Amino acid sequence: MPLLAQRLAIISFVVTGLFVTAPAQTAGGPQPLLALESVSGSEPLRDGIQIQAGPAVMRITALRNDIVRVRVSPNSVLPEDASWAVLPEARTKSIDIQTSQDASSVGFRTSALDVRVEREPLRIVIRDLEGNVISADAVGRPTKFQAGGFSVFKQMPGAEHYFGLGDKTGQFDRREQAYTLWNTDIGPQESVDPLYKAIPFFLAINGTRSYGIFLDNTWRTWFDFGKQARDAYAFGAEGGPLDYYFIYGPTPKQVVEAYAYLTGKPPLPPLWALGFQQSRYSYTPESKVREIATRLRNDRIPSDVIYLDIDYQDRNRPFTVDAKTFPNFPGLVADLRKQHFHLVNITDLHIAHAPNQGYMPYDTGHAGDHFVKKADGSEFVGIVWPGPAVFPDFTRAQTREWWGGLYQGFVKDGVAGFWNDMNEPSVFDGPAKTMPLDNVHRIEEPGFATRTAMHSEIHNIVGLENARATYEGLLKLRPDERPFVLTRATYAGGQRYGFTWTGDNFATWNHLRLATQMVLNLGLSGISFVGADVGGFNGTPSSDLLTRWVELAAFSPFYRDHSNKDTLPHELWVNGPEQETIRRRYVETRYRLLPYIYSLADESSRSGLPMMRPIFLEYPEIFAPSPPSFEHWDTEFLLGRSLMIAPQPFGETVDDYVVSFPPGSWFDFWTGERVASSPSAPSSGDIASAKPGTKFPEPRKVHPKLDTMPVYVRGGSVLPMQPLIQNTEETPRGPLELRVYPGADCRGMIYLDDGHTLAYQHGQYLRQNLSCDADAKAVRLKFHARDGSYAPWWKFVEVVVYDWPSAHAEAKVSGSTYPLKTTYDPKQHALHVTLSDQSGEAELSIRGKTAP
Ligand code: MIG
Repeated sequence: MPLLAQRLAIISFVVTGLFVTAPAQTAGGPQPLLALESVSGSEPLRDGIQIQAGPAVMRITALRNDIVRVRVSPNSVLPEDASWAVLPEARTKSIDIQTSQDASSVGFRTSALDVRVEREPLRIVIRDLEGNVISADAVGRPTKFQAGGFSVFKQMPGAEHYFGLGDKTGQFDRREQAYTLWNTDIGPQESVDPLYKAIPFFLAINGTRSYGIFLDNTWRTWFDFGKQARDAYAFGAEGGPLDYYFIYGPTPKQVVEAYAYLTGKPPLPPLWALGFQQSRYSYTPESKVREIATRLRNDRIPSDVIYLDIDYQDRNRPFTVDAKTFPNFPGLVADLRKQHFHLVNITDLHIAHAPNQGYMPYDTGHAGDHFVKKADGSEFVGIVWPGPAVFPDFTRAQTREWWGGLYQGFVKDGVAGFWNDMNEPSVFDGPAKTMPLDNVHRIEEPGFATRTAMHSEIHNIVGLENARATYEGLLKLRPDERPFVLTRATYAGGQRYGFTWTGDNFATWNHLRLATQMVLNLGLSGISFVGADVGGFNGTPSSDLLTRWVELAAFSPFYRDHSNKDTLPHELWVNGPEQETIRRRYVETRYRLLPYIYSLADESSRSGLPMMRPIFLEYPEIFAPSPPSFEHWDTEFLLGRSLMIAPQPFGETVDDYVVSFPPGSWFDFWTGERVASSPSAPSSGDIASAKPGTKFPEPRKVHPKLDTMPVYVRGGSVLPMQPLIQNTEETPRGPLELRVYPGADCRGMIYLDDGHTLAYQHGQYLRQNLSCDADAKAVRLKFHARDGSYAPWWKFVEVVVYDWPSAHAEAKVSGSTYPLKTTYDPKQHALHVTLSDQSGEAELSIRGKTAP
């Protein structure tokens, strides 16, 4: 049928029943309840369909074959098509679809999805092309508008798991829990909600199929995964647009990547930001900072960053320095640079309300009309660290530009990075510790209608736009330097502006465990570069707790030791040399692993995948129907595809515990021993009788030892490592090490560049894929052709092949007939071969020699 005829046919098909439910006698508010109960008309679009449901209109469009956007309005006007989170390039994309309709539904198909709106009762049902329902509105629970807000209800299958939503505490899986998204300055206790970040995106996994939903609404939103209802989950907002994106997998990785397609990928950070960082509230005076720097170097704890918390400022006024305690600030920065430390300064958003005192940030901000107003039009003043303070109106492009310019002085002094704290925003004397909801912000932003907006609409994006202003300002001030910004509050898309951390945690074993699920869920929410304060912010950790924390966080993206005032210091040396030695070994391991970690950062910045990953992101089969019990999937995790970390589920206990392994083979990172292997695939005759899950290796019992964090390497990995350095500016001396752990799909990657400029965007990087295969008698390591023009620091590559049975070996590199010298480490079952750097395509082949 030609499109026009089809359109007419559909328009003329008007369903009779149209319900606008009468005002309900609920506590929800005085506004009448509008429930979308049936389709009263529909109109095909090139990229989707528009539905009429009484006075309400719903537009469903396909941005890609696997991304569908749903916008609903209680009246005939769709909400403004603008977003703080979704990139305009992605939001304006669309594809041609194939419309479809029958007596009971209207909808369309893409090459991946079948999207239908059932007419009566009105329900969106999304299937894959085989007809499996991926997501469906809940039966008997229509989408509702009420009191300025809305609620959407979806079916909740019994085996579906939910992740994401940013920095929530409690259990890893969001199922059976309910959450509020409203950026709040409160310590992340086990049961406290909401917290600092509002990321209204979740990932759902059900057996072998995954999808995600991103509710692009900056107001106070909520998600209830079956807390109220047994078989439905729900989400909604107290105001603002009903505008959400459905993202299909089927793998969880595809969902996370598609979410990054919508909201952006994290920029490649400076290499030093992946090093060890030392912070405290606060290192003051200047001599204390020098003492910490010198101690780190003298104790040979590899490290790259020192933080200045609020006390370096004059009366807590942002962008000032207290001349009494820091009499020669530029001199301090320069001296730290000589010790190869990068300095990060805190610069909170609350500008001191100090008119006519020569305080430039207030004077220029006031002159430029850059501050948030009260409902009566006067400048809003709230109490924060400086006392009375005003707040930049970050939803104005000019205000962000002005804010960015405030960094000029510190940038000139050589301060390397900046920390935006308190940007929920936190206001000590405000209602619920923030601003009045009727404060007035101004949206003056390309792509948006220019208008004023109440704080209730802007609140959740203050942190996002604060970090953005800082990030973009730094780029302008240092156009060839990668900005480093650390923010506490953010919204969806915050990954575009740098790092975040999980806020004011506590020095307890419980918080050590929480850190893992929080960082993993933030990673699934698009935020790859994140960590928790090592040792816990509040309270003083016991020596064992601090040691365990240093061990675990060595494998998390952002590695910063930080602590509160009125706690005992918790730098790595505080509990004596025995503990310090253990801790140092983990920091050293981190630095030895930097070639791997940096290549993960590169991967993250190109794919949006988090560096630190839950087991199921690589192995969704742990949720397949009737898999074997994978006991600790909420505490075990992966760093990239190759490393699995298996901390004690409860660090305070001394009991042995079970480590479960995903399918494949696994090696002990410390001993080189192969510790787990999937049973070999059943022969075809056995398949019928094979129990589901037989491809999982036997779990293994581990006895906790304080000096050992169990770390395993996936068989099928080429793990790049480097000689130990004390900071990322030091050039490693010796060969690049390539550890080969034989196994299926064997590969690895090396990424390198100058570590801090943007030259990598113009070809000055080195990226090289490696692959390998092995059988009982031979191993071949393939160097693929190198990408980019950056010259490496190594002249030689030392290949270490694990699981090698004996010293008998013959190694050759393609193009040469000379055998290479090999050595054998019988304890690690590892064969070592050193060869010159291979920048082009080459193959190293190693064969077992029969004994003479
Ligand atoms: O109200 O700047 O989360 O990391 O040390 C406390 C002082 C303000 C909260 C941050 C914390 C920081 C502290 N800040």
